[in-house]
Amino acid sequence: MSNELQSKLAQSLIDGDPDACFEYTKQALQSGMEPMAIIRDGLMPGMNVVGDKFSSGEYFLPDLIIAADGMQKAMELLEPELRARQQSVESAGTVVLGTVKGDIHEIGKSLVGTMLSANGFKVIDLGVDVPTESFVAKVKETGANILGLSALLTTTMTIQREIIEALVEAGVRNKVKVMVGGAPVTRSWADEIKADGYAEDAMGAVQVARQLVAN
Ligand code: B1M
Repeated sequence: MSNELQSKLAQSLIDGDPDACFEYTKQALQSGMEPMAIIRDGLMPGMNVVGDKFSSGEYFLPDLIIAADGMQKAMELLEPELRARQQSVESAGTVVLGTVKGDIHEIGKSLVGTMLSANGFKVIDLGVDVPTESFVAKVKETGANILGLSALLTTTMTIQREIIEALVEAGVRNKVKVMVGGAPVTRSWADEIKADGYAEDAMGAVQVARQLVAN
């Protein structure tokens, strides 16, 4: 992607200008840029600056909300393009996906869902702030191959452990593979809570999901 457009995309999120973000995303697509590169090299760096400014006290909650609005507007353009580029014929498996209880961060979870469905997985997206018992019930009901748990807060990543324990209690832990992710989540956390897989980003989630279904 051109450096200029890349910076403009990031800056539109930092400036809290969702319309400009939508417009630059459109321009980037029209100029032939790959949707995943637009996310990785333009939008994510902008979101990270917004997050850092929030941490340092320079930005406040409304700044996060407006940046998320910009990113979601961009995703409206990017999601159909992502799906169109990776069409699989055979079903790769079923994934129940959601952001855990107490956590309303949606964008990363939805991007993971888009990439999984673009790669042939049937994705049942339960949304955000999903109660533990809803995850367990959906796994039982659908017989899903994978349960994908997103958490963006250090205070909610512990719910991933709670959900794995609830699967054990419900007697279905050995019937479903659990994949965890989200900004504060690490491989060592995934190991500690006995998750089956961990992915750092949406493309990684596709690779891990493929491995989990194969094993
Ligand atoms: Co909030 N927030 N937020 N926020 N927010 C963070 C996460 C934070 C790091 C910002 C900061 O302080 N630097 C911080 C968390 C600190 C911590 O716990 N370590 C934070 C905080 C503190 C909060 C509140 C508590 C603020 C407050 O109220 N005082 C509050 C909590 C609300 C709640 O959930 N209960 C809050 C609220 C919000 C908004 C609602 C305003 C908004 C979200 C809107 C929405 O989603 N509709 C928001 C936003 C936008 C952010 C930041 C700026 C951006 C998140 C994002 O969308 N990134 C974020 C800072 C940051 O991440 N740099 C921040 C883009 C997205 C594509 O990336 O979500 O990381 P990400 O997803 C990636 C990977 O993580 C991974 O793949 C994705 C794609 O590559 N991944 C998975 C995600 N899930 C996965 C699952 C997998 C595998 C991979 O397998 C299943």
